Amino acid sequence: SITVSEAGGLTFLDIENDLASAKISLFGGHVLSYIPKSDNQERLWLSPHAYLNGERPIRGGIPVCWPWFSDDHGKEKGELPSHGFLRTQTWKIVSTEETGEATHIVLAPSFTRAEGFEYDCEVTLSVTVGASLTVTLATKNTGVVPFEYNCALHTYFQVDHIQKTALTGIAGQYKDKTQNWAVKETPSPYTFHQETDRIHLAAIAETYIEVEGNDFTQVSSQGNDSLVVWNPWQGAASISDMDAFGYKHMVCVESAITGGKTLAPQAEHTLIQRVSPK
Ligand code: TA6
Repeated sequence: SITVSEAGGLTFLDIENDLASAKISLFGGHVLSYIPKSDNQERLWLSPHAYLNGERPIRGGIPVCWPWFSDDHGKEKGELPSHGFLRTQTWKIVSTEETGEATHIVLAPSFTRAEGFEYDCEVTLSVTVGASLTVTLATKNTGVVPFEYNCALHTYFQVDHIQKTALTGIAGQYKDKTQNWAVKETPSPYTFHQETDRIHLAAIAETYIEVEGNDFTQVSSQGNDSLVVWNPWQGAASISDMDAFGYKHMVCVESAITGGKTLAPQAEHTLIQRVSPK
């Protein structure tokens, strides 16, 4: 079933089927919750202080970053919103389809052209809720000139405790935002002891989030050129919509294009993230 509700001026979709439940906010085209029935454990983290009134992007769940990542565009163009302008607009429902085992919802933002990105294109976000959660961000160039963009599915995963959490499946080099983008080798084991803000420079396809040595969640990525890993650590205290200890229960593992993707006229690109319980 898909139940529509309104709160704080925002519209939410509650999804329930034989294999999972989920919640989506139309503000941001934002998945807020995913609970597979195989273990009934919430996979997404949503800040208890998240703005759920349309005033700011939602802290937690799966923010959609597009057509730039972080402030990579803003630096050139002046004061433009971090992570683009899709996460602060109200999306519309394009279609829904339900079977007992899966619910498919396709959403589209209300506009794709704004200051800093003046191109003709179509964007959709397809969400499939079932044994896995699959989120597909599709961008099509409907204009007559090529354009370049970045994007990310900036997923906040819920973990019992960040100091009992490890990632596997990530190798190669990363750029460290906390050290002026110094290029470093991925650590092994991949554990968390301090602020972590990394762009792993490879199209990493399979990552596992381990909690206390056991695989808890598999994160599969397609159409990405990089994988971003973020935990603000004590810096959370200076983030208005997180509490000082909020960092203990989350880790962002983000399927992303950060190196610039050029789309020729009529070309389409999809960025996919699949979240599966293990
Ligand atoms: O994905 C990592 C990152 O870009 C960090 O550098 C950090 O700023 C975070 O995202 C959150 O960004 P936000 O605009 O949501 O506060």
